[in-house]
Formats: sequence, structure tokens, C-alpha cells
Amino acid sequence: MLTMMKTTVKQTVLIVAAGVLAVGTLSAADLEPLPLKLPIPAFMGTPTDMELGPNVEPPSDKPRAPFMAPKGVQNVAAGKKVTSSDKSPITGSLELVTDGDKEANDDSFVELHRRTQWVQIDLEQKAALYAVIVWHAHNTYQVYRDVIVQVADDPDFTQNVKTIYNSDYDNSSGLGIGTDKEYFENYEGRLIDAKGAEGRYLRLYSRGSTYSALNRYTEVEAWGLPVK
Ligand SMILES: [Ca+2]
Repeated sequence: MLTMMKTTVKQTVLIVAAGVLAVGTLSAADLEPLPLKLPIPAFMGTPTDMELGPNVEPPSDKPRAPFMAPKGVQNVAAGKKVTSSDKSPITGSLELVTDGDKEANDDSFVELHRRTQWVQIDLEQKAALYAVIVWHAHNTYQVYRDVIVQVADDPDFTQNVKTIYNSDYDNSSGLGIGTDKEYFENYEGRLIDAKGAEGRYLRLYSRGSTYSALNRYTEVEAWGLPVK
């Protein structure tokens, strides 16, 4: 009897140890919901009269589920310098992309010219990114085209380039065919799971929307941890 009990305890210890190993480097205790602050919704409900192509994610009338990220992540894009493919934006200025104001107001966004354009944020040091959230324009129903998001080690995007989102299903922006969904803009912004992608520079492309040929950026957040 005593021998049997000893064996059971020993087996239990082994099973627990194997369980811990199987979880990997991040356990549930290391995660917490991303502490997002959302802007005021500029409209409610979902559109009923817009035709949805097969590449557009049907809009949801439910709040987004909390996103679990490593404890201690910060918006490492906050207040950081923004550059762009468009040297003379039509409306607003580039610092509005990271100024923390993501309300659907006329003074919250920069608006770039037509066709494919990008904004780029210098995070000032390499970071492991877990979630990138972009608000293009949540003032009215619309779907942005060719949303492509990349991280890289250098400002020219030649070193260690990683694409974390690409909805350019017909390669009209020339960066390759993407298989991510197009989606309706709303006050929640689009949360992109960056899966720990590392880089110092973050670049976001777009090619107008179903509402406007222009490219509006209200805010971009990049939640991550510095890489030493
Ligand atoms: Ca802003």
C-alpha cells in the first residue's frame, strides 16, 4: 500500500512538470487584457445597404473580446515620430497619428492623397509587438483597401521585414497578395495580433476606402515590450 502511494505521488509530480513545459514560455498568469481606451462611437449599428464582397469580414454588433497580452505591455507608439509616403498631407499633420486623440473629430486625423500611401512610426528602439491597433476613419461606414502592416529593423524596410497584416487580395499595392480580411471601420479600431513580431519601425499602408479615395489616419497604437 505504502509503495503504491509513493508511486502515485511520483507520477503526479511528473505529470505536473510535463504540463508546465507544454504551456511554453508564457502561461495564463503572465497575460492580462490589453488596457485599451476606446473613443466615443460616432455611429451605432451595422450597415445594411452595402454589398459585402467575399474579402470583407461581416460587421459585428458585439464588442470585441478582450485581447490577452503579456503583463506590462505599453503603447510604444505613443507620441513617437511619424513619417509618410505623402510629404504634404491634404488635411492635418503626421503627429496626429500618435497623439492619443482617436475621436472621430475633424482635428484628430491626418489625411493623405489618393492611391497607395503609408505612415511609418519610429518606435525609437526595438520592441516585441503583441497588438497593433489602427483607426483610419470611424466617422462613417467604410472599408479601407489594401491594409498592409509591417515591422522592420530599418526605416527603409529592407532588414528583417515582417508583414503582420495584409488585406490586399488582388495585389493592387504591389507588396504581394494578402489573405487577411477587409473590415468595416468603427470606434474599436482594427486590432491586429502581432504575435510578438520584433522591430523598431512600424509601417501601415492603405489605398483609400469605399467612402473616399483619400487615406485618413486617426490613430495608431502599438502595444509591446522593449527588446534589450
Ligand atoms: Ca490622433
